[in-house]
Amino acid sequence: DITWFTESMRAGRPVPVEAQHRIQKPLLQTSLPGTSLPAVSQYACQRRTTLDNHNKLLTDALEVLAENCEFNDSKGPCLGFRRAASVLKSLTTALSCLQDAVGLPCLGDESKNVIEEIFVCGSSSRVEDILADERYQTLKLFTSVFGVGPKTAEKWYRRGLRSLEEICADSSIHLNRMQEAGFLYYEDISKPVTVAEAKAMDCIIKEAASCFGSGVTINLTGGFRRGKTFGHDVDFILTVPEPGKEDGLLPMVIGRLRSQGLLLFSDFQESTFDLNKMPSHRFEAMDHFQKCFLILKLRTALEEGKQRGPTRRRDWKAVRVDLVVPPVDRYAFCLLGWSGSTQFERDLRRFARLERGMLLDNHGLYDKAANTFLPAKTEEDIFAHLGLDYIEPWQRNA
Ligand code: DCT
Ligand code: MG
Repeated sequence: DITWFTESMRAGRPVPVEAQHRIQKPLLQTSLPGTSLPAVSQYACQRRTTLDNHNKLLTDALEVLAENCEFNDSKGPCLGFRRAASVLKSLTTALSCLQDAVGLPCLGDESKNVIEEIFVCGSSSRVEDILADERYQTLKLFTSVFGVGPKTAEKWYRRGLRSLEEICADSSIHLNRMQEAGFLYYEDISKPVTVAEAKAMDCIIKEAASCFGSGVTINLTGGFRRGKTFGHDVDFILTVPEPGKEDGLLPMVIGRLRSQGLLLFSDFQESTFDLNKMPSHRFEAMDHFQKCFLILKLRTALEEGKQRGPTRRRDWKAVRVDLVVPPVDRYAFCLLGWSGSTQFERDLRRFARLERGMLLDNHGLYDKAANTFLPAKTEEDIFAHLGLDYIEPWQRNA
């Protein structure tokens, strides 16, 4: 009974052994036929993918194709190209011809054609055509605005709009609060966030959260946790030692940032988390924890020489920050989910479902056969439940 189980878990009561997960061995790693090279798994969660991409020319091309499919709402082909790119990112050497790709999983005919053309001609005509395509360029520009997704971008494109200036000048367009902020701070938030800026933001969030008491833990997650040196935002997970006591944390942090004059935009979402409801298992579905999407002022040194005209004479930069607050007993699942990469998370969930009969999301891990949620204090616990070797965050750049 799920309700009883989750209540036991919340109350910290021991869970009977028979309700716990049966130990499972990782999938057998075989060798590529005729070689001593280990076979590459079709699942990103069974590959170690660092930021050291030896096949960037190929993966960039495949990702343009994936992005174009996304704009055309072709989910299947989009995933196909993303999976192909992800497999190539995990390789420790550069492919030099299509033959080198023999035996690699997730490379469909379309991906292979693109790879071959790049080897033969130096570039892919299909990719070049997309990059030169007005619709692709416009949708890419529009979706680069905070709060604008492919649907809205498409709507604006169909109305004949082609530039951000045209959108701002069109009085018939209604922007929501998030998009308004997206346009207002576009120049700043379209620039990548650096590690130094992420660290400075870490100090600001720690200071703001310290008022809540000494027990608050704050951890950097997202791309920076995976070792990326640039990001489009800074992601943090906050929690408190006792489940249920985290309720007032974010409103207090937001209030503190506001009183410090650092809050440029805030979209606060109250928790709708309830483990007793079966998880939805749609990856795209956001988790139900209390969270906020912010734009904060980050004070910068005013570098006279680098200012571009009088309008840039300010001593701060607008930076996108996401904060999420799970109850502490859900912390490991939330950390694993928010650490990404998106492709790594997709494959963890797919692996759990198809290879283990389990359902994984940012809230928990559910064993269908045992009809229970499995407890975890750390990410290592979750990998162990899944019978997977532990993959470090910096190896999850799939
Ligand atoms: N994520 C998730 N559910 C989604 C989308 C993302 O759980 N619907 C996870 C995967 C990555 C993580 O949240 C943070 O998201 P981003 O900030 O978009 O990704 P990132 O890897 O941090 O990329 P960037 O460096 O550009 O910020
Ligand atoms: Mg991020």
